[in-house]
Amino acid sequence: MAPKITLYTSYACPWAHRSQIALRELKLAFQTEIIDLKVPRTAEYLAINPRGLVPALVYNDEVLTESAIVSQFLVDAHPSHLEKTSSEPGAAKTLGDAIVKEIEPLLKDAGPFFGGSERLTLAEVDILLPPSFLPALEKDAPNFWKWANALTKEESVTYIWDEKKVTEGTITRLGLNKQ
Ligand SMILES: N[C@@H](CCC(=O)N[C@@H](CS)C(=O)NCC(=O)O)C(=O)O
Repeated sequence: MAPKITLYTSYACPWAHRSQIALRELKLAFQTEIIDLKVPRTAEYLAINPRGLVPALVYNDEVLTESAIVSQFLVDAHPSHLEKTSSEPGAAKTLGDAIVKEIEPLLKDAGPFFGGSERLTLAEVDILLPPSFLPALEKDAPNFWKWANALTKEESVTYIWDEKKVTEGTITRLGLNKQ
């Protein structure tokens, strides 16, 4: 059954624009509620998003706020051209290319972590990729390579990581053991 979706938005807001684009690209039907940002938020809207910001998305009975979370949720819930799943052919190459182009320059002053930090930052908490991933990156993205290797030596990163189990599971999931 199609979800019931309401987007609380302002057409002047670049963050809310993200949600507009995602919903349109995914061809999801949704109701629009324009929030006037020039006046204080109503009690009704504050009950939906106590921070009073747009966008907010009501998806069936769930409320989602923060535009990046809204987009990620929509993309995850409705597989589409917007994001390849990890088992689709080409996904690894696309991700590898994106690392070389987008992430590599951001890590030029990593020390060894983001922004020259000696300890983990939120960037490391949110972005996790094993260094065994795409060996070609050692040459094409040396900053990333160094960073990823430092990251996977941290106890907070490895304490739940069972490499053998995950590798076996991935091989089975991708059917690589049948070839
Ligand atoms: N981090 C938020 C930012 C959202 C945001 O700042 N929205 C602005 C409009 S562009 C807003 O609602 N401002 C209302 C206010 O500050 O009263 C997101 O990505 O959703």
